[in-house]
Amino acid sequence: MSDEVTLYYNPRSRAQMAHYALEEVGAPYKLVHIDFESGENRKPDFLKINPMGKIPTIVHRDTVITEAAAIIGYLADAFPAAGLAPAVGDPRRGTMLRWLVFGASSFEPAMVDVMMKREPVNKMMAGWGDWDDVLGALEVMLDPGPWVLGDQFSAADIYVGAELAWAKTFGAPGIADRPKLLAYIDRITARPAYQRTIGATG
Ligand SMILES: N[C@@H](CCC(=O)N[C@@H](CS)C(=O)NCC(=O)O)C(=O)O
Repeated sequence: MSDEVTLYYNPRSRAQMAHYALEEVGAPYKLVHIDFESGENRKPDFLKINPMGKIPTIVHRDTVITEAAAIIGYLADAFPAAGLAPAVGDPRRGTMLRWLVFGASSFEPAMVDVMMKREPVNKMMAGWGDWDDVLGALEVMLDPGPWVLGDQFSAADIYVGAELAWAKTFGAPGIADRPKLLAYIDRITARPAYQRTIGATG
């Protein structure tokens, strides 16, 4: 069976993060462009692959994987030569999973709240707390740094780092005055794999 990963992709989407991850892990892959303008992602052929009609979506060895954080964690395991995921049983894997899931379950919804200027929700009820708490937690995540796992770059950096870079580009409040987050964004965006993917498309 072919090891090639198929990524359903549009450069104006979160699929950029999966593209970046494919380059970091060194996987063989092909991009299948999804045209939002013609609603390709809402047509029956694509809904058979991802019933949410969303990208990124990958297919690897006949298995469909959706959700950017899951895709990135999966790719790190499936292409271990890149060394982007500690082994099962290694406590550092817990740290990697912690921040990968935090990225999707707290960072992302809190960022959408703040970018859409939604009324703050009760932070005790909302699993993602609020934007200030999320940014504070991300600073703790980088202690001691330079990466989530200290000296080891991992799948968590791909997801959280790309989200942070995106948040900065779109002017999310509270990032410009946090030097630790800015320096981390600079480290992420300087990586050759980032430059070849997200950095090349904007
Ligand atoms: N929970 C998904 C969200 C993916 C998502 O919302 N993708 C957007 C593009 S950034 C999309 O495909 N939108 C098209 C649509 O919903 O019609 C993930 O984390 O991957």
